[in-house]
Amino acid sequence: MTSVADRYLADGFVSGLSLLDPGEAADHRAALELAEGELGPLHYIDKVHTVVRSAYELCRHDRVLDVVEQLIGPNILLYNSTYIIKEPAAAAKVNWHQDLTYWGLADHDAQVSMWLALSPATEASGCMSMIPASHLGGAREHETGSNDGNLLLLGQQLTAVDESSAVVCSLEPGEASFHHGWTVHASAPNRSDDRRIGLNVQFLAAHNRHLVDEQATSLLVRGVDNFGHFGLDRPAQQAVDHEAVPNWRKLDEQAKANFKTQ
Ligand SMILES: O=C(O)CCC(=O)C(=O)O
Repeated sequence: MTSVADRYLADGFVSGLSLLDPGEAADHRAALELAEGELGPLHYIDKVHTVVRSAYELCRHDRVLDVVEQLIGPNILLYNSTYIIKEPAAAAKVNWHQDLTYWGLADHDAQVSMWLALSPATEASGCMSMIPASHLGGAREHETGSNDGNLLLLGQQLTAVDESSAVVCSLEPGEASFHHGWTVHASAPNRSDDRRIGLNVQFLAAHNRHLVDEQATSLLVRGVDNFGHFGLDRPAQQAVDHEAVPNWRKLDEQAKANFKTQ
């Protein structure tokens, strides 16, 4: 049988990997919803593992890191985590795009994104679709400024995408997909009657670095960091770490400002 790493290398993604049992996934959803009650909306706010302990625990979960290690090697930095939440019947969607265009990272292969479902991510609820092998061609030209419900920060999108080979990546709660930053992907609006909740996490190999931002931060979650290219993030110390909130707000602003200047 083909290994996860071989599938990832060939297709630019792997999907449907079962990482949490349903009870564990439900507990993590409850922890997120408790945190939303205390902090307000958490959708698309960067570095959430610095304030929500459950997010940090998922980011350093052994079953998660066992997959990440197969994809980018043994020395793993946690770079970012965000919840991506589509409310039922909302118009929000994600247009076809590649992630790496705006990230400013030096080594494009020394990173991977995980999308871990905390509620059903189905075609009806607006799960992601991926174009196999689209990472192999590297960067494509994006347009910015789409205002048709596209959730992406700059309204960025690819327009000429051949969708005929797209793979719908449905996930049960506790299942995850992993994708390369050049893999072309998108997701439709949530037409189900439940929230569609994913924890989206970016991992880097320790040698990677940010090309512009010398203040960029990360957190070693496995192996060793012999490079020290990043400042250090502090993981959430409690279920909801109120003391960490001011710094978290700054980190989110910094990440969004970096994104815009790429
Ligand atoms: O959550 C979604 O629907 C899209 C997420 C996405 O584009 C990503 O994880 O890179």
